[in-house]
Amino acid sequence: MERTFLAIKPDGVQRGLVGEIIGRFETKGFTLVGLKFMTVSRELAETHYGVHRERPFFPGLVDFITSGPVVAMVWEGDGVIASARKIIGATNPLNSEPGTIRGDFAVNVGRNIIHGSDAPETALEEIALWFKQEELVSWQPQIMPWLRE
Ligand code: IDP
Ligand code: MG
Repeated sequence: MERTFLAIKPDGVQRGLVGEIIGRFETKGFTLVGLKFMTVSRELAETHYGVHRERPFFPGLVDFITSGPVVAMVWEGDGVIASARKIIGATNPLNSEPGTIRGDFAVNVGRNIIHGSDAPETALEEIALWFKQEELVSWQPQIMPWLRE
């Protein structure tokens, strides 16, 4: 079953949006399989955002992600990687559609509330980077017959 890595960034936590954000993926019908509340080390932040290392916003991004607690999560479901990106919305919240998380709650690209893996390869890499295998819980929600035929 497909899995993706999502993280509520320090701004989402500070603004009291944890329950609202988790609720959106929960009520959509995806399955939570990993969850932890944590402070991010510089090493983890730099590895996670390594693809952006040469970009001018990289130092500020690492400072921001390490500035307060984050909620790291793994969610499971058919098509969850692409669907979660849609639920999250465009990178710049001013371009994110209303109804998306960034579209509803953010106004600035440097404070866009939530991260989501962008492809199957990055999802695998990010899940392995943020979670140990034993921290992930495989389970079958009893409502599954009401979610998929
Ligand atoms: P994504 O989070 O939608 O996948 P990416 O392009 O992968 O967007 O960028 C990673 C993160 O870097 C963004 O979510 C945002 O927090 C930050 N970021 C991207 N572009 C800028 C920028 O131009 N200024 C400040 N921060 C940026
Ligand atoms: Mg990205």
